[in-house]
Amino acid sequence: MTSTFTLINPATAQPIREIARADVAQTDAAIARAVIAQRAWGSLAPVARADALRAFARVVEAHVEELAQLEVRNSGHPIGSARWEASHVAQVLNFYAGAPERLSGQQIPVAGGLDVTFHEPYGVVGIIVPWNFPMTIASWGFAPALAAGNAVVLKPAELTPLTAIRLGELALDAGLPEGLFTVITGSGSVVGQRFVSHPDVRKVVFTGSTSVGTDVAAGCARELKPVTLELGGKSANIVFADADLEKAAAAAPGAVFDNAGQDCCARSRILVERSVYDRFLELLEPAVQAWRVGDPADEGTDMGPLISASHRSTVAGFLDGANVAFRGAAPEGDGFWFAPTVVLADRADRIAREEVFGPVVAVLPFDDEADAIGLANDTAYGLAGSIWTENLGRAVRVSRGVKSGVLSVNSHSSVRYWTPFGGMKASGLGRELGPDAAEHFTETKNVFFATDA
Ligand code: TXE
Repeated sequence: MTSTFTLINPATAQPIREIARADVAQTDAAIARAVIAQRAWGSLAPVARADALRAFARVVEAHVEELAQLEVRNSGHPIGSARWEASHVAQVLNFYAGAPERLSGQQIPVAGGLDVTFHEPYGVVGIIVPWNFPMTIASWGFAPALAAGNAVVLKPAELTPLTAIRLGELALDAGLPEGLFTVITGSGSVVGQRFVSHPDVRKVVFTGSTSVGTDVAAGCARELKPVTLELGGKSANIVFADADLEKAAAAAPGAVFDNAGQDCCARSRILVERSVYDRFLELLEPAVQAWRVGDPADEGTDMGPLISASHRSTVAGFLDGANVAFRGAAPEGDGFWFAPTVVLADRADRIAREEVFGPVVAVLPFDDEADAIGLANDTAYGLAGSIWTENLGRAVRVSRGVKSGVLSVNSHSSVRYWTPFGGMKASGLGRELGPDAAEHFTETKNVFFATDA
């Protein structure tokens, strides 16, 4: 029996639409169709798969505005960000459209014959997507998985399925075969768990909370199924006294308040060398005040609302007893608004250790380079981070010393589809994007051909 769930526009708190909640039988039926579609897709000429993905990219490009508007309504993303995200999906598809013809194996010298390796697709790949970046995170899984010859079943988050549903339709419009890329809406405990337990889903890609990711990995282990995990973060933005402080302070709000802080890469701890701590806070305050929170449909908006009422209460709970230094502004009234907030924290404080996933940043002082590295690493997580310094040797030493998968020096960039992305420690397992992502959706087969007469 199919039930539904109601989507809410986070900027207005008004209902948008009812969405079907798939059950196990419907999930199994989609997986069965994917198995059939994959057989044909996997045996296509590489150039044919490449052409099909380029056609998909072109159709997405032609629908950037529609996809962006859907994301504004469903997720509250500012329109400028939502357009970037929709274009990014097309770029990711175009990039991995180059992969089918580049999935070269090796020829290994063996006496008496010819030894070669092949990159075989897994078959059906299950992708479980969170609500914070519904389109982009989906594409990081489905584009390289399809390029490598797999079929994909994809479950968007319950709160934000609209752009994924539309991408599934656009794939069909672009000519991708029926059943090859199926978007299944439903709950994580039913549809997501079925991806984990179903024997025909041969790899799972999960992005979400560390606790659910750990369960997903345990379930995949029982099935001996590979899994890629992109989980939480508590990334450090390290500002040394020798940095360009004006530039570091001006960039800091974007690094943590982008997408209302609902970003696994959010630099939610700012670590500042003690000798410039006061000066940095003086520079940070006007930058936070200038961060524009408001209607996501407005071109000038930097940050929209939080995703839901319950998430807003969770974020607000982090401010209980916190030493708030200053806050930006946010609209009043309906919608799940939350003003950007800067907190002065001690190392043991909850706000300095747990992922808030909201527009709240903890600022902490440090004493020297060794202390900065130690403090940056004093977390269960290890996803992203930034280092601000004008000293090249220090930039190299600290970037090698911080245990995170994605770091940037004198900038906050984390995601470029042609460079690898992923976390260490409790932030994940495996890497997405970059030149090798399509290969991660294959397993290596070695074949020896005897040539002795
Ligand atoms: O994540 P969940 P939620 C963190 C962030 C956030 C918290 C909770 O702190 O406040 O997690 O978010 C599916 N088997 N991050 O509840 O539950 C679920 O349907 C299989 C950080 O949204 O992990 C959704 O599609 N799948 C993170 C997806 O997993 C299951 C991004 C993520 O849901 C499942 C998101 C199950 N048993 C949240 N249970 C980041 N750092 O980027 C749920 N799902």
